Amino acid sequence: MKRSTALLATADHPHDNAQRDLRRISSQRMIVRLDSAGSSMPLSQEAQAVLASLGAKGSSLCCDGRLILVTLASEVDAAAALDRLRALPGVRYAVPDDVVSLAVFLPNDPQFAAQWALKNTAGVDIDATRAWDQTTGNSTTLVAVMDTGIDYRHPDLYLSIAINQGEIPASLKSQIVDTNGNGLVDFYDLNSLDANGNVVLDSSGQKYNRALVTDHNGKGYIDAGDLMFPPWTDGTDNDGNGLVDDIVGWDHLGNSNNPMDTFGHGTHVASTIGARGNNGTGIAGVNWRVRLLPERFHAGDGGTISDAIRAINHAVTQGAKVINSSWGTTVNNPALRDAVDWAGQQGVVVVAAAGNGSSNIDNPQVAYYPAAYSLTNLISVASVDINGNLSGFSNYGLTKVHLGAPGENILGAAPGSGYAMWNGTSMATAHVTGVVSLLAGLFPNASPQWLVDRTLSTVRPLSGLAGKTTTGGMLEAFSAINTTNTAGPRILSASPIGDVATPTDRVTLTFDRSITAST
Ligand SMILES: [Ca+2]
Ligand SMILES: [Ca+2]
Ligand SMILES: [Ca+2]
Ligand SMILES: [Ca+2]
Repeated sequence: MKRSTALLATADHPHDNAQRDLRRISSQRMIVRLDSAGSSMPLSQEAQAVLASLGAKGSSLCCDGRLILVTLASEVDAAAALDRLRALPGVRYAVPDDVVSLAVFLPNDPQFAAQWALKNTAGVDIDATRAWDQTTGNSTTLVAVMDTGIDYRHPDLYLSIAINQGEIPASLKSQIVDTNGNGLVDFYDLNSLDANGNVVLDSSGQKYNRALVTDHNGKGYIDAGDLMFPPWTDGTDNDGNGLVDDIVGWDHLGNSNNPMDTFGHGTHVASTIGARGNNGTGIAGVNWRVRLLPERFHAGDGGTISDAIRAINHAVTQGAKVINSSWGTTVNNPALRDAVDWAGQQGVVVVAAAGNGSSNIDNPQVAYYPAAYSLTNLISVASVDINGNLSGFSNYGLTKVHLGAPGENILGAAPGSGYAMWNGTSMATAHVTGVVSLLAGLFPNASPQWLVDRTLSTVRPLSGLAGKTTTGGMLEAFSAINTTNTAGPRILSASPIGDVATPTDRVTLTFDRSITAST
């Protein structure tokens, strides 16, 4: 007979695996399928006698009495009871009442449980797991990390480091097989991996692209450090952007093509945005597939506005969709403002830390930039703790700071191959960048203003952020990327309305917020 539901399908081979049955029995409840539809008394006298001997109660569950829910007394052995129920005449099958769970996918990264910011049951989180049911990222989305560099050899990061397509010598580029099929040369290809990180082999059983690059640093895989040798670096500015051999980001501080992080801040931030998820290693980033562009301009003890602006310029011209700015200054430098504004005109969102001074940055005396600039492509981020309270160290501002995100006890990657806990609005900012990059992956043609509006209009309201931020809420990944979300601008009124007596060539709509052509 045809079985029409998943529940019934579990009984196709009801007797074949006693061990499995035992594992499945999580309570003293079983579902019994009778051969024929029941009446007001669906169970035979024999069946009722068996139930009574098991201390069990039966009640009709479904399907004109064909499905009965049997609840055993607590002391009765459930496996033995199943056997007795199955032996009864007129019983087609008896199966444990299985536990079902929501379709939430938990990644296999061993330290995921410590990432309270992404998922927890005790406090607030950004609801990342529900977001991942819809998207874990798009491997063409480029995110710049303006920071202390990135440890591009880290096992949770090396696949996600962006390669400058224009700087790859043409003789190499023409030979590279795109093993993950995303149209770009990346570390998936150079390690002969498909989009899910599984090794793929050519017709002779060998890895693709293996002859094109050498594991110089002996990590056992190909990472950005292996591209800092000929023939990948050829002493030529192949893409003509003024920087020779900027193959994997740039070090604006040392004016070199090696953006290695030795301090740790940039590596941590990068991992919150884009550590490879579900790879059986370490942690999961908010975005599992993003391309991370290291823009090193800071050593941990200071950077300059001019290097920051150079980093913005490089990120924008490389095609970044989002720039993570987990840094700032109390000096209101108009050149920095102009650079951030220009990034917006080029289609780039800048996500900026509100700062860690416990200050109201609406006050120009203690403001923090770029977070305090009023620009439509800028998101300014405060830090919250696991209870959704504004962190004691976090800056805030009802007109300048937009939302909160987790920024305390955040586990992220550390230089080497380890992990470390950091606190700060830097960490909060990285979570927001992760979500904006997920959105940008789903909507590659969206304007910066749309991405910003979507992120801010889908926050989770928190009392601890009311009066402290423009939205009064914290980052909510699922609501932001939910493709069925209809929280767009609403029409408040239309004119004319009702029957229009004469032909008209215009209708005036009034929305609940200002809109642009991309809204
Ligand atoms: Ca590729
Ligand atoms: Ca170049
Ligand atoms: Ca070159
Ligand atoms: Ca991982």
